[in-house]
Amino acid sequence: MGTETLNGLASDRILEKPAIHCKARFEKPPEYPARFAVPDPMVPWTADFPGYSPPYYVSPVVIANDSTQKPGGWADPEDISRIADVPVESFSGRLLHDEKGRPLNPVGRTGLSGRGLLGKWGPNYAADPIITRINMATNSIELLAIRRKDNGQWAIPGGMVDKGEEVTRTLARELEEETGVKLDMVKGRLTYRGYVDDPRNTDHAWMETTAKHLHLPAETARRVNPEAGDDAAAVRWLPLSRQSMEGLYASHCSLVRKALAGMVADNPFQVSEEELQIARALISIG
Ligand code: RP5
Repeated sequence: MGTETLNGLASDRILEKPAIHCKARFEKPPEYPARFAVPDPMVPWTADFPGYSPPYYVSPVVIANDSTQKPGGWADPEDISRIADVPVESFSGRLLHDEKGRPLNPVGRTGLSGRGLLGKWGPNYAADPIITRINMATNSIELLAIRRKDNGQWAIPGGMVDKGEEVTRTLARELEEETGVKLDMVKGRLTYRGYVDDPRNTDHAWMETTAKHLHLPAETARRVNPEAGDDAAAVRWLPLSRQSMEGLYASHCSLVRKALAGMVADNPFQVSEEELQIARALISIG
């Protein structure tokens, strides 16, 4: 895993683990029970935490989509012993397992046991197409963003990788489904591959993603006409500022920062010095 190279850069070299996942401990979808409080030093599984007893939760939607019961279902069976290939590794490396054989969150405790709203035991793989353009009228960089229906936050138009699907295909498919925009994501620059600090994460199920960045030349950007698809409440070119980036869903703020940092570092999209200056200013704040 994590050996694909793009622009000569092995994805392993840019894989990062957040030291302590915050959204996975302090946020949750409304239907989840309250998370068990996990102080920073108790996050790692190696830390002794004798009183740790997180509530168990699996959404009825996950149960209803058990692929062994429902044709086309996207979830694993609730009984993990019925899965032949329980994941032993992910983009985060080799995984630990608990005494019931359930894979353990690679960053550590989240205060919630079970799968919550996530279908797979262990890593749930997504893909995030990061599309940016420059707005010379306002001297700002803008992100093609969707407003999520589940919590109203602005987000990269990402989504889950279907079984057996090439991730480049997922990037283009999700982009088109959520924004109506068709782009060839093969040309995208690999920004990140690894764990996502998502509010749905639990001790036994979590999000991991592959994010690729495409910065559109002004001419191409002008021709792009975004329209919100069924999964999005709205779509827009979101001007990037410290405030708008910090309000993005899950780890998307850090994904966008990494994308801009990559653009500034070796200018893969051959943008003007003026555009690079704007990107530099943006990544230097906060
Ligand atoms: C995030 O959830 C990923 O970064 C990706 O953007 C998203 C995928 O989940 P859905 O949008 O399909 O709910 O963790």
